[in-house]
Amino acid sequence: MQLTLPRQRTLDLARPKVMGILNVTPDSFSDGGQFERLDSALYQAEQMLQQGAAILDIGGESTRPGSEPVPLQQELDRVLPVIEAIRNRLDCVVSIDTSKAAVMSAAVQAGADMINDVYALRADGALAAAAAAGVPVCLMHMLGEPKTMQQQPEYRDVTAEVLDFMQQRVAACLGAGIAREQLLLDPGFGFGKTLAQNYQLLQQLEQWQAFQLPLLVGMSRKSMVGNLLGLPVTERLAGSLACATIAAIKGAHIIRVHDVKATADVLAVLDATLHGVEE
Ligand code: 7PM
Repeated sequence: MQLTLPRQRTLDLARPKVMGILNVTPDSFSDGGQFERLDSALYQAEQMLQQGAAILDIGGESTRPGSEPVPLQQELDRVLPVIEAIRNRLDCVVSIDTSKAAVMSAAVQAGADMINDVYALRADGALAAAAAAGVPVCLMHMLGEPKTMQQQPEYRDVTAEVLDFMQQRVAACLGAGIAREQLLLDPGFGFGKTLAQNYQLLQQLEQWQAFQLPLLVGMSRKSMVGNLLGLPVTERLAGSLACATIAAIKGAHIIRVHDVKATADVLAVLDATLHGVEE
């Protein structure tokens, strides 16, 4: 499996790839203003690429569970300079993590290679913006809205219902003129799922192979690790690595993580086991 990217590039997904999370937020840096924020983002980006990330996911943080939406101009001001700086200085795949049509268009114009949308292009104008942008799009499942999604999620069968949602979103994308080859799918761990539902989704991850589309997963430091183990966010690395390993074994193509080096190591051991090591 491979993704076709802008500027005659491709991303080979025959072996699982690491997507590094690059948060560009006011609180991710003390209070340095534009320059310091850019500097810190570029440093983080360089580190993650050295550590083995193939993709950097750049988000203005509009999508946290329980969070308020970020105003459009603020999101643009946060992400566009970072995308441009990375594009000009580093050789990597840049993903824009947004649900807003205007951010998708501007980010791709600024050099983003793909769109990561936790709202699966359900926002106003997002289908059309993604179609016009012509880049790969990751469709993530979320039950409800970021503000309300952790209130009593209920499913008859979580995997079946999430797969059904995906079928509908894929159809909507095709209807909007997005090529099937441009789509990636993501179960949306933690987005409107209980602890038990998250682990059922992980257990049944093989079922996603029926789509024959690239599968992206994000479990890094999430409460499905923290609540299971009773650990704060700073102590969730081992559990997150277990999730990454299991997902890769069950067919995930892209693993979205905070801890790039540790995840790349785990995937290298898995790769040596599955495909052997040259003597
Ligand atoms: C607080 C809670 C902060 C949760 C951040 C988060 C995913 C994503 C996120 C995912 C894709 C996080 C999440 N999660 N995009 N964006 N898949 N495609 O842990 O699972 O980063 S936000």
